[in-house]
Amino acid sequence: MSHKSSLRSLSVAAASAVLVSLPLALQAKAPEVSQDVYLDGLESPWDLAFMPDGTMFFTEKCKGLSVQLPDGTVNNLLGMSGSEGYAMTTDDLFCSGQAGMNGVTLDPDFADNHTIYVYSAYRVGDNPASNRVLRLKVGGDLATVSDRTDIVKDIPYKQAPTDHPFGDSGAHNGGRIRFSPDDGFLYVTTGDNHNSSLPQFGDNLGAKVLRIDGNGDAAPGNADATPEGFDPRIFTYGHRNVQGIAFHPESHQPIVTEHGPWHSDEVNALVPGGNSGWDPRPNMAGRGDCPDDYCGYQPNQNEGMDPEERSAYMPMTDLETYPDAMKPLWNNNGYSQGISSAAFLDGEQWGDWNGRLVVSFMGIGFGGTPVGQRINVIDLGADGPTVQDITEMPVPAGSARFRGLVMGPDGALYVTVDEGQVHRFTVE
Ligand SMILES: [Ca+2]
Repeated sequence: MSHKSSLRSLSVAAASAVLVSLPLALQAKAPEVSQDVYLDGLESPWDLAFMPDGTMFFTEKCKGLSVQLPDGTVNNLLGMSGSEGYAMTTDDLFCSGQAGMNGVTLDPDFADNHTIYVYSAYRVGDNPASNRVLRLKVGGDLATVSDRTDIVKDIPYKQAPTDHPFGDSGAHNGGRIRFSPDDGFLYVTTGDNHNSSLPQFGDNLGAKVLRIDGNGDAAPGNADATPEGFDPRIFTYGHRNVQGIAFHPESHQPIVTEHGPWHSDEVNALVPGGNSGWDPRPNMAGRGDCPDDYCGYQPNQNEGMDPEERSAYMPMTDLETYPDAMKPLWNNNGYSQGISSAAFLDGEQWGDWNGRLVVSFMGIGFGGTPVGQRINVIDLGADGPTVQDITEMPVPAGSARFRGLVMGPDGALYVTVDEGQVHRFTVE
């Protein structure tokens, strides 16, 4: 053996040793990911919806609905109260705190019917506000919308500020809307409004996931699975604040992301009629009185505290009170870091990541919790769903308050960020 070849053998052996010592997640063939700013100069962009040719509809929370054409032209379609420069402006859509114009999605038959849906806060005069799902028709020139029909009118909205963390009006507002590729129904995610009388009660649409058709009517079958007397539009209940939903590429099971209260962000796999086990009512499950009858941040709601102690007192999924509740697939290692949106990576170019769930985090640093701005890539397995592996999307251009995740027709992952941009993650 020559000196040269023994050196080579040595270096191969050394390389193998290094490979063996790497964590499993790094041994999986992670793709080479690039990140760039696809669209800039926006104001709190929230959600996206694509046509097959790359035409991109987007919402801005306090401005309204717009569309970017493949040549880069942006048309402002539907403006909210106070907006300027839109083809149409309506004063009954408004923003406050977390509420405003949130989710957007295209009808599965958009190519034929040019129909689009948005989720928005709504108020006329001094009347109580609500959240609505609006159905609109997009003009053939992609410069106007018309034929507005409010298909859901009664999603609760937090009317007034309270003395809770993030206690503004409009808090815990849900707002993601997506059609299932399996059953063809529209799924609508809502929040608990800091109101403990919403999650476990079926007489309201707060803290739920709804399943409806394009007219806003209940999907047949909902009521067979939920407790008696529930509003038939309810698919699952007992949630806290669901702001992400995506459908497993093989089983089509809906997977949601749900914000935790200073602990335990959740990823949940929904089953019809399922209870997510969130019940922040006072004077039950070992709790006493709570501010504004909402125990959601107790105990010690404004101070840092061990997340495990919090979880024991005010669980995100109370399996003692509700033994049949849906158990989370993952609870973010007990942390709450602003889990926001969900999507499934799609395309051979993603290599081993093709078909994996991605979930985004806006980041919240509180009481010793790491801020955690990131996008996690989660392997839910073939038969699951169970969490097989979790890794992080590289962010060569830097992290941000990642708000919304949508796969583009080109196979790239598009991400709205609160800093006013749409980021694009591509693979070679
Ligand atoms: Ca739960």
